[in-house]
Amino acid sequence: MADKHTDVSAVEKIKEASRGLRGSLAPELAADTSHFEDAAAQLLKFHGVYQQDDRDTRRQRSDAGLEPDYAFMVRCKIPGGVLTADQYLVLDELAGRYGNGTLRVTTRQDNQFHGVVKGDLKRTIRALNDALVTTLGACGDVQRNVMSCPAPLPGGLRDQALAVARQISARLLPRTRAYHEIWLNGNQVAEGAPAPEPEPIYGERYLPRKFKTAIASPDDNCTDVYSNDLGFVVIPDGDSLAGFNVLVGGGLGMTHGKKVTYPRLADPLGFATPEDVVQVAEAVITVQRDYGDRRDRRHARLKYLLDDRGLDWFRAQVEQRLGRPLRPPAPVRISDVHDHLGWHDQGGGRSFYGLFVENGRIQDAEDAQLRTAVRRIVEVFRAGVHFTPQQNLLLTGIAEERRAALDAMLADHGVRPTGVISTVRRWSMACPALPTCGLALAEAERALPGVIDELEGELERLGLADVRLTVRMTGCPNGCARPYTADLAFVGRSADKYTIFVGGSVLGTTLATAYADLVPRRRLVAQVRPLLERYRVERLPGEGLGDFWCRIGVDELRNSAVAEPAP
Ligand code: SRM
Ligand code: SF4
Repeated sequence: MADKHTDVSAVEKIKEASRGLRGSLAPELAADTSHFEDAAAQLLKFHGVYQQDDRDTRRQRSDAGLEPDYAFMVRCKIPGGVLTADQYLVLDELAGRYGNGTLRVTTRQDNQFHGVVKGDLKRTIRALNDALVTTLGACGDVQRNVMSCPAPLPGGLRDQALAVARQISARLLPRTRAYHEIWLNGNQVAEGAPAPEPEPIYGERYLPRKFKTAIASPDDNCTDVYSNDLGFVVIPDGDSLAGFNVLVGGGLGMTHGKKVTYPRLADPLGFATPEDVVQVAEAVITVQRDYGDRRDRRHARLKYLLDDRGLDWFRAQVEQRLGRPLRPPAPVRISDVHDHLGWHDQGGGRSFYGLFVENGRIQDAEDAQLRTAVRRIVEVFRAGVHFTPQQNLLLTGIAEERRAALDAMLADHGVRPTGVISTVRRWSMACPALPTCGLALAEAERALPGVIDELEGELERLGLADVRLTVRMTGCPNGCARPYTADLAFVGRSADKYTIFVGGSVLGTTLATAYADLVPRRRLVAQVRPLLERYRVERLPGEGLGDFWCRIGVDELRNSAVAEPAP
């Protein structure tokens, strides 16, 4: 392993002193307080828990001399997003009992509970664990949830890819028993005693930064594979898996105004057989462990290591660890992407239904009782629930002849069927942002539905309502709803102002470019209108919106576009 730096970041010191992610978590959890101190809050992330406070009331509480209204986000780590009916019912129950009454499907196929108070954390995590769902490593400087296509399509390739996702996830799970001790009532290791178990892959400082892995297929990049640190693209041989093209160095986070931070798409590294794939993942992750930047967390993702040292250097490191050269990648290109919504054949007389969940929030509202509908369907049909990387869910294993009964149950609860959702809404995503996210600069989940209402009208007027396009909004430039691979994105800049990005693609193979800055929310659609009009007139046959904008270029788009004046 590389020499320890003396000037490592504060988080590195916290990890190193934590004795296998224990730190002072256990005593602080037992203390009669509403929150954890900073160092413990950092370690908490590795256990899948984020300390947050209600941003809506932060200022008033501070003015009134009150402490922030602390609550916790608990993220379940669900490889490939696949849950059994029983597991989903436990999640639903916990959302009502300890969370804020909602489940939140994430862009990495997980579920998040928001609003869990400190005193309920242990009960929440224990109940999840009893249902064989973990939160360990859902956040923190480790391998995050491994993504894989959630659609149980016939043919078996998806199942094989899911099995690989699960193997990688299991192999890269932290070995520490701290999780067991703190949340599941294992025996406590005495304070000050060294960690009793080694971390063979991570070592005592874990990784320099979060690490993300996804599996995709050439004909379906639903996992947005190029935005991951490590990606695997399925290379089929008929209905079986010949292996994977290995991609490295994707990542989207950036900071406004800091050019040294940037989104980056992954590069092809080589080819791995299904037997090799876990070993390749381990080799890649240990190169990042040993050489990733531990001084500056803004420069610590694998993408910066790749740009600093070069792909050839990186490949040589991986090959050295494998003890053999990597075969070159197979010549395939990403050709399509699916959201898997609506009815699909699953084989064996079974079907699955892809249900649209606006911005991933499964909740009951006055007009539609979505959470109740999903729970009832899972209870009655014993449906499996698979979370998609587009923040939607698939209800799986439905007997062919019961399709109509499921449709009727959705209708009874006011849930609109996929067919009536506009194309633009169906392909849109927003991150949670305010009021839970501590890093949000502007609204996202609460603002995007209104912006989409406006866009729907505009696209309809221009005759573009059927064009498949991805529109994404985030409350800050960290990129949690993957704005930089979308056709059109609104990235939070300051309260109610956004940077508009254009020119990514539905396929997730192109990066968007900043087009306009500091645009007030109410002006977003007006600002984009001239670009839509130009697309309508000048696009080539079959050309996507982002592809068109990318071809024209933002400078030319800016020159020609005169947005309507502000009212
Ligand atoms: Fe994210 C941090 C939510 C996917 C890039 N992300 C956060 C935190 C935990 C805020 C914090 O650090 O205090 C957010 C919690 C908000 C809340 O209230 O729930 C948060 N990220 C999310 C989720 C829930 C967004 C969503 O709409 O679903 C996604 C959870 C995924 C999961 O289940 O694991 C989520 N985050 C992503 C993605 C997309 C992806 O992975 O496919 C990205 C861009 C890809 C990447 O990592 O490069 C992403 N999140 C970040 C970053 C920037 C990382 C960077 O390299 O700069 C941060 C901030 C950080 O790490 O310092 C962040
Ligand atoms: Fe928070 Fe920013 Fe991620 Fe949105 S993009 S959840 S505001 S960190």
